[in-house]
Amino acid sequence: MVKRNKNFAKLQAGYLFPEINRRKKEFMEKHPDADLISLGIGDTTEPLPQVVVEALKEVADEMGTVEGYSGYGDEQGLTELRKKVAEIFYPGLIEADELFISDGAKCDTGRLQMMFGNEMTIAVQDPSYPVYVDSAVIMGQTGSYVTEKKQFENIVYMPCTAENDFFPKLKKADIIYFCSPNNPTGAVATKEQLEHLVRFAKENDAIIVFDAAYAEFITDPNLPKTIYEIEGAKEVAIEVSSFSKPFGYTGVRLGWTVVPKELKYSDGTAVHNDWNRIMTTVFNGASNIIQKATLRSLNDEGLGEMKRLIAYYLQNAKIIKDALDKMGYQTYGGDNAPYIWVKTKSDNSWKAFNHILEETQIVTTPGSGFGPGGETYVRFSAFGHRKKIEEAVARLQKAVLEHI
Ligand code: PGU
Repeated sequence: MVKRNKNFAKLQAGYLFPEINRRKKEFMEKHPDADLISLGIGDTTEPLPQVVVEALKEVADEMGTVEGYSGYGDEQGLTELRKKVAEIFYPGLIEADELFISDGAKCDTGRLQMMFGNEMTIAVQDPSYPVYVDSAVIMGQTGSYVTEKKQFENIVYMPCTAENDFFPKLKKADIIYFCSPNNPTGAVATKEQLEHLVRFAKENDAIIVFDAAYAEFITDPNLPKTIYEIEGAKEVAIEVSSFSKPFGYTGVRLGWTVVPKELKYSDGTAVHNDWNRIMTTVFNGASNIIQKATLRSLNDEGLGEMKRLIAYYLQNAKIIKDALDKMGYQTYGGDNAPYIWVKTKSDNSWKAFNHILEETQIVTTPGSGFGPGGETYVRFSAFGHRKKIEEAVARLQKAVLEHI
């Protein structure tokens, strides 16, 4: 029999969100009449913008003709779409050929780990989006799980707490993962904080992987939406981003990664070169139908729709946050981010998760799913239909949540 990749045995549980689903199902089996409201996984709920729907129909029709049909495209993405995305989201900051179109930020995060290999050390914000740590474990970058610390050996954890305003004391590692607006804390780094991050990476020969999946939720004009607003960032940072949240593409799948040409490894090789090798080797380009339809939708109407969707989810966030604040909870995030990070009285976030589920039939995400730093928190997602959000808030206000 074939020997299993030994790194899988180091993982402590299944991936966080399927694990939550499993518990949700278990709860439904016990309470078949329960009317669950999911504020757990950050998954969009509002329909695709009409401009995208129309463009998709058009492109599908064209694909049914000899002239309009196309097969494999460039692995790096449609040239015109690369130009458009660069122009809209990085005006004057990057070149179009530094931007690679993909099937989403999560998939690119996995492929980045493949590019880095298993000899890198990574640093993560604690708490953080679990994909960075889990993919590092699977790649073999880590040692074992240390139960007392609830940490993996060989991963550098940078605590993000209310006391440090969720901006960590930076620590040395080859690769520093940094997410802003942050999942799960909802914190958004200021320009000064990102300048500090870029300086630190330069001084310590590190590469930053900047996850900007929630950049469009930033409405405060003083907050940076991309790491490339920071001078010198092109020499030290990769940025991953996505249409998932701003355009409702979580199931459609389209994202991108920027790898600036200035970014080099110690032997002088451009990281861009290796990323291109990865994308051409294990990726065959994002769906041509969605790439073409998106290109046609990135006009005034489409960008207006994007703003409308973001404003809708931000209003949801405000409703949840205001209600929890009034109930006396310490809440963070939710202003320029779709997540509200809530401090609980419980010392075990799965217990808090269960308690909320039992008492209100609301599914949240336990903070410990994002790392040991999340143990006393739960995350509320602001993705949901307004009626459901209002209903959730009403339930929370009525419930007796004495343990959290
Ligand atoms: N990056 C961050 C920081 C995210 O929070 C998410 C989604 C992604 C990337 C994924 O982007 P795609 O472009 O759609 O691949 N986080 C959600 C969904 C859970 C998941 O496993 O991705 C969440 O609830 O945290």
